[in-house]
Amino acid sequence: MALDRKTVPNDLSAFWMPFTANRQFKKAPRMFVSADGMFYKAADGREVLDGTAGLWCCNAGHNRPKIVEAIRAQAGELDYAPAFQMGHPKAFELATALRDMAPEGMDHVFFTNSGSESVETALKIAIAYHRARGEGARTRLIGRERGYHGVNFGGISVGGIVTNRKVFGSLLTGVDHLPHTHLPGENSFTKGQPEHGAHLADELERIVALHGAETIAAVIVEPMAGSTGVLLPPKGYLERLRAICTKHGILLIFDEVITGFGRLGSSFAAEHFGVMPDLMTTAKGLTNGVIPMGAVLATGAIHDAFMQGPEHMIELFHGYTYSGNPMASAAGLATLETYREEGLFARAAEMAPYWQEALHSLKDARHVIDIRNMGLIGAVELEPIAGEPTKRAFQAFLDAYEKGILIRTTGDIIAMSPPLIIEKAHVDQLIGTLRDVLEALD
Ligand code: PXG
Repeated sequence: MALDRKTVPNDLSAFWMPFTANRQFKKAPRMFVSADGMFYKAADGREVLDGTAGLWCCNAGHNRPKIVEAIRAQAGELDYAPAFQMGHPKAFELATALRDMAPEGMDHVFFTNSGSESVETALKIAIAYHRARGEGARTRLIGRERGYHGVNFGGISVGGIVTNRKVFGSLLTGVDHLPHTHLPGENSFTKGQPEHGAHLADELERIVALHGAETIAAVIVEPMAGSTGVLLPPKGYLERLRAICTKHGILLIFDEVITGFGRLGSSFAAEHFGVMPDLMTTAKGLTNGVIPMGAVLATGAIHDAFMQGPEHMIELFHGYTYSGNPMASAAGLATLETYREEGLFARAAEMAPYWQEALHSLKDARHVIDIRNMGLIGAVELEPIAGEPTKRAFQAFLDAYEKGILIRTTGDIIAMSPPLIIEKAHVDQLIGTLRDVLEALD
């Protein structure tokens, strides 16, 4: 189909695209020009079903009236207010709304502009918290293999996605990693949380014995690892991690950038799994992806440890020009209202069994070696082409786009995370089309 000249620029060279095969893209650009509800519209006029909620962020779907209106109104009322030593009402309202939605005890909110910044913020708060309490030797950070915590230096240091780390030098010192929780064979084709692997949390005891608990500030994990290709926590795993952290005075950080805001059918994974962290990082669904914003949630105990010394002194030397900016705060408030009014988290939970069965119906499709799911998240793992890892899944992504569905791939894993407004007919379209794509693949 001919591209629409009005909507496709004739020079694509200047924009160095993020996490993209730039040369491949610019030879055959895939361009979205509008979006509504569950669908994108491509520059060639085709409708593309959004199987990924943008990049796991448009949980309420696209072009939602309340959010659009809130941004329009805010732009005309208060465009920007300084974030340091000044305030504006909506940032406080949003912090309160977030606290009310979060698990009990997550009493304070620090605003950022992305998941990556939320992670850096949480790691810094963790180290500074121990220091404020007189335990300044607690500076080590423990992440996990295959973990994704954004792309800044702290995040890639605790993260465990090898391609995101290996060309960027020596990273942070004083970091160690838990083993990942993927046990193919033992847990293949599990629906929901796998049975095997709780013992992998005990590796934290080994790390504590190696370094000494008194040197460890925090453990950071995704309660459900998204970017690496959807790895669910084995039953009992998060509980054990929590218990070991508590025993040794180590803070537990849940990176909820993907799992927050209804993705699992609950407000947050912490609530879903009934395991409370000390700090939570969020972004993405906080504003439905419409305006960049992130937030770190902290317990009262952590926040209060900073509230000492002379009152005219800044308690935490950290923050961003755009922390809690008015446009993002307005978008956030309208987003949380949309989730609440439409009961979207409960809706995700209701739709989850249908989603699960549809997804697992692909078990006998070509190349499929594993399927994993929870809430409205699903992953289909493909057998890699020998000697050419990632190529098969990337081809599936390109073919899927041509056939009118948007999916994501990481390595040879296809990941899907549709908006929570998805209907059964959309699930059928998404999974039916994906089957056609897989059957036609080399
Ligand atoms: N933590 C987690 C758990 C994430 O998933 C980030 C931090 C970083 O967020 P920002 O806003 O800085 O990108 C993420 C982001 C994908 C994909 O398809 C995942 C993310 C971003 C883009 C694509 O797997 N996760």
